[in-house]
Amino acid sequence: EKAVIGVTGLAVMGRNLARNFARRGHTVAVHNRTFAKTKALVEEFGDEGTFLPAESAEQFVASLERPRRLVIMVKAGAPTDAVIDEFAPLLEPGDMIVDGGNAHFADTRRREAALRERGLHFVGTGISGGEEGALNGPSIMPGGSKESYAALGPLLESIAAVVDGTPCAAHIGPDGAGHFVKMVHNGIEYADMQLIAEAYDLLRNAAGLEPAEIAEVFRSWNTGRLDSYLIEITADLLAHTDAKTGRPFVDVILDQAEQKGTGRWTVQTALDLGTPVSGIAEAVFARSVSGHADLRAAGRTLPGPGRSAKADLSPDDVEKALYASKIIAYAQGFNQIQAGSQEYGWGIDLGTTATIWRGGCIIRAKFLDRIRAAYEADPGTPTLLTDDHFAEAIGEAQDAWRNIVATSARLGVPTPGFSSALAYYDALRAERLPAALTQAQRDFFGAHTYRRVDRDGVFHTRWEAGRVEVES
Ligand code: NBP
Repeated sequence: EKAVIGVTGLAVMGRNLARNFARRGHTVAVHNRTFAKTKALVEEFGDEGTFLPAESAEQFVASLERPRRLVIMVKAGAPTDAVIDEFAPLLEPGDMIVDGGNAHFADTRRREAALRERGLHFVGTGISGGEEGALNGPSIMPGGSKESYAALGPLLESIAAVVDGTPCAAHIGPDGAGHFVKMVHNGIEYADMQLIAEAYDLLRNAAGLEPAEIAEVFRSWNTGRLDSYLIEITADLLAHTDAKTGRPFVDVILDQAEQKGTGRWTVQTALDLGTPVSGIAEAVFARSVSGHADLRAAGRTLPGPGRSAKADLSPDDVEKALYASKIIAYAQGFNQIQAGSQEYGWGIDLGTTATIWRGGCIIRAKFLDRIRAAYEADPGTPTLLTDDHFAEAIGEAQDAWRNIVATSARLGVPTPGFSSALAYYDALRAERLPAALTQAQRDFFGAHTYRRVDRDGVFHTRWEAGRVEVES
């Protein structure tokens, strides 16, 4: 008997993914650099389906039916290259290597091009949902060729989460498209988490609620338009009490958020593409600020309102600010996908992207169905903000949103996510931006030229020579 698919790299993700394939009735070959993990998997979970354990790379490859489908689930970076170098020589034209790790899309593009030369399909695939998702149904974002998706798609769709009868897996586009979309997914996840944290901070430190009370607020939000995995776990976390001290769990955790790098990649890539993703950037920077113990120790004595200052903030208003800011963050993230798709010629369908994020992944939410509908109604829209539903929601939320941002500034509660989202919104609304002055300064000190509102052409004023305007 041969396996329809194989998984190499059996740490938490690979192991659960292999079990997911097996549980869906697929015979799955399993392999790990250290054989003990392969053995342990089969011993513990062998009764869940048909596993073909392989001790060597050669044995692993030999146990796969052709064309071979080989999924790599190892640490991103050099380990992934090492595993590709190990397996590629053992494969034959038409075989597929699927990288399910969190690779940078540029690495995926490089690997795909190199393997294509050898007649192999390389399918860089975003997988979201953590270990639980890998086991019970993740959101799967495969890149690579159309041919490879024809051979892989049904298998991936069979193990993915399902929402309204639709699997949360779809072909994203060629080469690095899948990993690019996964990267932006993670960037949006950063933004979403930051906005939730700000809502909590306001309810705690401006409205003066206790964590258990805030848990109830989040629980009620989770029955409405904010219904999502992240809101749900936030309510759980805030309701949790530390067993050792009896204090709210959130109060015994060191307030320094770490990051593994996909948020940073999203922002670095957005800077290269020239796409404003201020919500994601602020979230990455907020984690960075939190981790700078030295800066924060130095800053603690700076003057400002004390934490005893309180405001009459209603949870409803915070919900509105959160919802409006969330729309902005997602609109920016989808614009980044649009920009990446244009830059690399991927032809990514934004509605499909929203569709496969509705389940399985960390940002899964009802909300994504709205985004799917918005792109279905107008696939070419320059921004989600002008979609009827979103425009109306923000219109209705904005008095509360402005009030929340003003209150947070007055009380000294930092809300970089809420505030930058509002600034972005107002920048898009503006008839005229002060960028005119910025461009004038650039012309003054660097002769960088400018265009005029009343005439075509490119101009420069000779600031040192009689301020004469010339056409350049
Ligand atoms: P890790 O990222 O911790 O990687 C451990 C695996 O890589 C082990 O199987 C290990 O083999 C193997 N490995 C390493 Br390290 N170097 C190797 C090499 N040179 N040659 C062969 N194998 C090597 O595992 P994970 O947390 O399961 O994540 C797997 C991938 O999935 C990563 O890219 C991760 O970013 C991504 N991902 C993780 C999550 C999550 O929630 N954890 C979610 C989504 C995506 P060994 O047993 O012999 O040491």
